[in-house]
Amino acid sequence: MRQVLVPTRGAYHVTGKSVYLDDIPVQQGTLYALPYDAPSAHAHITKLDVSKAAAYPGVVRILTYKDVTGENQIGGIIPDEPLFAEHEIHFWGMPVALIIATSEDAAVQARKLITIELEELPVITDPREARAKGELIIPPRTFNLGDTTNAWANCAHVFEGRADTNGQEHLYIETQGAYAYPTEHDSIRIASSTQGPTAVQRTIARVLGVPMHRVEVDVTRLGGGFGGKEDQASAWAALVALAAFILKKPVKLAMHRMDDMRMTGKRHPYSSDYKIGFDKDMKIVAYEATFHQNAGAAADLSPAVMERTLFHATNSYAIPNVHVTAYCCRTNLPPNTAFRGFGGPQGMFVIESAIAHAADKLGVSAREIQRRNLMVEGSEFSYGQIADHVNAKACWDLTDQKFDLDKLQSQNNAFNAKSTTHKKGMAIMPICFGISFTNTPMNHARALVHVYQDGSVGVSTGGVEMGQGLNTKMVQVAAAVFSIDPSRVKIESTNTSRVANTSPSAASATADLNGKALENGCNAILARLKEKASRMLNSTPDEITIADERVLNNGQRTDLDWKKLIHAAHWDRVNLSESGHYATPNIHFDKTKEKGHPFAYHVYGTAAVLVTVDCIRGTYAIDAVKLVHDFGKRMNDAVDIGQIEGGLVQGLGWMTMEEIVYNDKGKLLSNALSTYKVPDIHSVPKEITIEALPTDGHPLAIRRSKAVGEPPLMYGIGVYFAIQERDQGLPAGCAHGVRCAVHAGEGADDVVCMTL
Ligand code: MTE
Ligand code: LUZ
Ligand code: MOS
Repeated sequence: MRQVLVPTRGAYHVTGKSVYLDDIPVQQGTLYALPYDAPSAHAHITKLDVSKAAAYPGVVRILTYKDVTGENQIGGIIPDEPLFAEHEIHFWGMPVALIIATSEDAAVQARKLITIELEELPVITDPREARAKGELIIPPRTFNLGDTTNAWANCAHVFEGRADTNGQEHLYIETQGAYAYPTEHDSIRIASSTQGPTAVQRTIARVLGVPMHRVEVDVTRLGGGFGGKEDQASAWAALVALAAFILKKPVKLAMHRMDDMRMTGKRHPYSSDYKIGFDKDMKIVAYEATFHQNAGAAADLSPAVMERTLFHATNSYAIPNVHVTAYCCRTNLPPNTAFRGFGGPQGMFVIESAIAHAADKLGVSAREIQRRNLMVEGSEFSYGQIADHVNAKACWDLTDQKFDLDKLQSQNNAFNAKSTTHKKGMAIMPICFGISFTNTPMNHARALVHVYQDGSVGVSTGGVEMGQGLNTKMVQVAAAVFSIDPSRVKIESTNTSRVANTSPSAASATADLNGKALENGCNAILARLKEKASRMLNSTPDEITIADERVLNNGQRTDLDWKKLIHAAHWDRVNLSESGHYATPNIHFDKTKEKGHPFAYHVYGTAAVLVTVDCIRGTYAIDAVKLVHDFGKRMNDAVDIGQIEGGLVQGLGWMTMEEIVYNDKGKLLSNALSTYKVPDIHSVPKEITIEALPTDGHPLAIRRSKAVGEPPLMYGIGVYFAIQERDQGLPAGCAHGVRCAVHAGEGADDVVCMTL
């Protein structure tokens, strides 16, 4: 496809023209809501006293579970999450009451006056402890390929170990929030900062006890979601909707950062065991892993996240014998949730740890082990899908060709031989990420297209713009199908009354699903336009094309252009509106067998990560990340490169500097930006070089331009392994730079530690 130069919305953001939730002009009489959460992670509530707070000037009402008009329940996959705590608190941050006041300040002051008496219960924060106590949210699941039990006997080398990863705060720039106002017929209209407008609509309908048609959800854009607003925007929306419904007044909540950090779930921490076996040529013969997912106090999306961990447990490697099991462990942390990669990164970290472990012990290069085991066309995943359009090796080889990995390694070796204080390390991170919701029924979307009588086009889809450039791509799709200037196309807000029953904008599949629905809608209108043009030109529809706003008949230019054609079609009573639908073909998965073909396609890539460690100060710098990425036939370079850079930096932040800390009482200690550090301009790679793998893309990708939202996050995993690369002479399996106190005397060799 021709690269249409569409201005991205960046200019709107930097000039402050973009309208986020908190920028929506408030209606007269708007009230402000603030949740009250109890200071405990697990307790019986013996007494709640809100009387002093209710008497505070400006406080209009304080709501608790007793005021819920429908169901006090927001659990999506499993109904295990009350909106308001009733008699028990399950995590520190669980809403107990909602203060509604005439100003935010009054609500903040009143919140300090609420008193609660608690009978503390035992707190679990560790997923292994939860498993030992039988606290599982769903039964464990296992993916199996071949026969690992018998395979160990054929292995020349077998290694076992443990690999843990911590959680990650989403830190979207825009915190969670919603603004609801009552409309006619006892209905609610709500602006919500959500990736899942339909999830919000469904949750509000349930909590209010009204049919979904009485709830209209509208989303203009998000200041970031990163998965944190796929499921977890619903609670805040339900709270303000309930208040607006009961009080018949507009009610708004834009969360304070520290409230948001304390009350919302994060990326799931995992604690995992692995066993990996190689033949004498370092081909992986067998791989087993047991994943303990720290789900937090309720299911939220954890069962789906856990499933994706299993799907990506073998990353880009072809392994004939695989046995991987995952446990969804209930703890007293806030329910953990979707986060870019959705369990995939947690699974990939473990196999990369296993490979690094083997390389360390045998004194061979991890890079060579990785290379020898890359998937090829026809490789079978543990879940039964046969890999097609496999670009694992193509990406690896092009990385090698473009950046000369041997040379980079020997430069490092030469440096390290001379330097005693600073050591350089390199790691290669191949990625393979499946595109589609793993839950097959979610893979469909709709779009509503209006061609207005002046030739301008209005598009609504079910997709939410959260900074990933969706709207820019949707403009390109509509402009390409009609062959009109992109400036004629406007993308409307995402609204449940215009486009209903949407899947959340997630799984990197938003542009594919909504873009293909949009294509279908535009094509239907285009067919009617061609029919009309053929009548005007005494031709047949097949002979008509539109190119650059000109109507061509049999390839010949005519007097008819886009604007004239639309005008004529409208006055000839041709329908210029269409609702397009798209459902991903050929995907299926049988959970009883744990086999199927769940993904439309996979995205591949290879990154070479180069770091320098200062062994005296214990600091490090990321010198370069050089990567080859499988974009397919890229439809917008700027958007896609932005996704690679952002994903990479988010991934390396998770792997290196970001650290979520809860104390043993389940209280979040890293509860502000002073204690939770994300990458800044000083900690990003000094160089990021991105090469596109030249391919024809994939037919199930929108205009053959592959999904790009989540996969690059996993390049960041390479930074961890580059820092601890064996050549630096660091102790095996520990990244601390010196043998660390944490690992001294506890079999440090088998622990891959994330603490830096
Ligand atoms: N990029 C920005 N700027 N902001 C975001 O919130 N979310 C990521 C990714 N890139 C996100 C982002 C996540 S978690 C997903 S699933 C995809 O974008 C969603 O958009 P897509 O399906 O259009 O790729
Ligand atoms: N959400 C979801 C996701 O519900 N299912 C998925 O498979 C998924 N994958 C990635 C991110 N979000
Ligand atoms: Mo992304 S984790 O699918 O919102």
